[in-house]
Amino acid sequence: MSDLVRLSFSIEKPLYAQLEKMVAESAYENRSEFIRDLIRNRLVTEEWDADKEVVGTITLIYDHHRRMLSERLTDLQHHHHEAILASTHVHLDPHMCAEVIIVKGNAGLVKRIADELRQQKGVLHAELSVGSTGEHLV
Ligand code: NI
Repeated sequence: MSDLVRLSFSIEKPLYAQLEKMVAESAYENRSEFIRDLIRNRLVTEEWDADKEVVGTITLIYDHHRRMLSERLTDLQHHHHEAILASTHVHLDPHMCAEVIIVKGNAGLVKRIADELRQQKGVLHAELSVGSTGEHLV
């Protein structure tokens, strides 16, 4: 773990009240943990905005009876094989599938892969979660 630095800063009372409310309503044990994660979230946002190397997860919900859809989704992942780290497929019911794909690459590429998967006919939902390689978060 990095050396800790103790700091103090001033904020307006209403903002302080909001902070205390957010910490109280969260699962965080203290204010420091909460603020650390706020900063990390901002850093991850900046990584994505600056097209840095990131990690994302794409969750797809689709009907596997849709003609050729499973094949098209697999083809797309093979096309981007250098960025696809892993995928897991779950059969939700006799028709519906959930697939979670872990992707690593520049943010623009990860977004493009998510868009290409999302645009396939028969994909009912596609959600990209933005993550980080962790390089800048320690
Ligand atoms: Ni399935």
